[in-house]
Amino acid sequence: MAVLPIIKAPDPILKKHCVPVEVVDDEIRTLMDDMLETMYVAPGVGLAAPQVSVHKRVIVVDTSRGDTDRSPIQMADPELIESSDNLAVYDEGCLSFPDQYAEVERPAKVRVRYLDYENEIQEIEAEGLLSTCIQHEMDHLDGKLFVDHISMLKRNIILRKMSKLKKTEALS
Ligand code: GNR
Ligand code: NI
Repeated sequence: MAVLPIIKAPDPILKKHCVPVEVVDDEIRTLMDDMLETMYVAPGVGLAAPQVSVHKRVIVVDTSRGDTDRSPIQMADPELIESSDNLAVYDEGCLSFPDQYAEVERPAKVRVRYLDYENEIQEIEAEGLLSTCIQHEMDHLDGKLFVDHISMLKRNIILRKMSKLKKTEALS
């Protein structure tokens, strides 16, 4: 297992679309394990492969937030098969945007089909933080970021802060 470096915005790596995995083999399982470890160390409640520079359709989530009873979900090729008409607002953050938060509105409930760690087809129905988190991670696979859901004004404020952060980091 390995902790991988997380790409911070702005970076073209985060804007690229990811390719389907098709089969969860040992290579994908290693990626899933490394992503989960990276997410726990960060710490975060989700992580998408492009955030660790891998352009494959793989995401991991764990919204339990407990050290004792972890409930990791590792997904390859997640597909949205149903989403509720009613929406929910969540104050979202992203490991690629440290210390930046914004309210994002998304479908409250989703049903998602994916390939699990054993390469079996699974379906999950999610609501609350888990629903938000899965949708946030699936967006990453298409180069979409949480700031793409908010007003241009709020987006520009956050993007400017991130650019400044990168410049000061480059100097040190
Ligand atoms: O750790 C994370 N927290 C979070 C909080 C609210 C909504 C979404 C998230 S996902 C984020 C981790 C991350 O950047 N995943 O891509
Ligand atoms: Ni994110």
